Amino acid sequence: MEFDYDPSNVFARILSGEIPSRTVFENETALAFHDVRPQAPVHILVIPKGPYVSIDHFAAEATAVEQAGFMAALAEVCRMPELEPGFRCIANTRETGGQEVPHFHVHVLGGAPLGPMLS
Ligand code: D5M
Repeated sequence: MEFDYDPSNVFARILSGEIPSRTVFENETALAFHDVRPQAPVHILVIPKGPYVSIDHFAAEATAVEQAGFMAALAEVCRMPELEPGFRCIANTRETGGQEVPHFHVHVLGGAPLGPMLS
């Protein structure tokens, strides 16, 4: 599959510093920040710093260092005390999968009972 990254997307502009974000955690290859339209009391987005459109693009083409850095950032977010009772990670993928921003991101949601996923 060919993956075509649009460098003008909103998360690329956050990474370049053009748009502010409320950072939760950052390392060499990944950034975590609060979602501007929270769908739970805690709603964090974890993104790689590299130009990957989607989870399958990232899995296919990111280096081992980028993948490890991303997982380290995700793990850091998952250790937030507010998420300790339970949380949900989601990676919407392509338009049909509900993805609006074409830069790979994982939503981490929690801070309240979430109920069944497809309700
Ligand atoms: O989710 C994309 C998510 O990105 C959606 O929950 C809103 C969020 N969003 C959009 N713009 C911003 C900025 N500027 N800061 C923080 N969060 C943002 P998707 O899975 O693509 O549907």
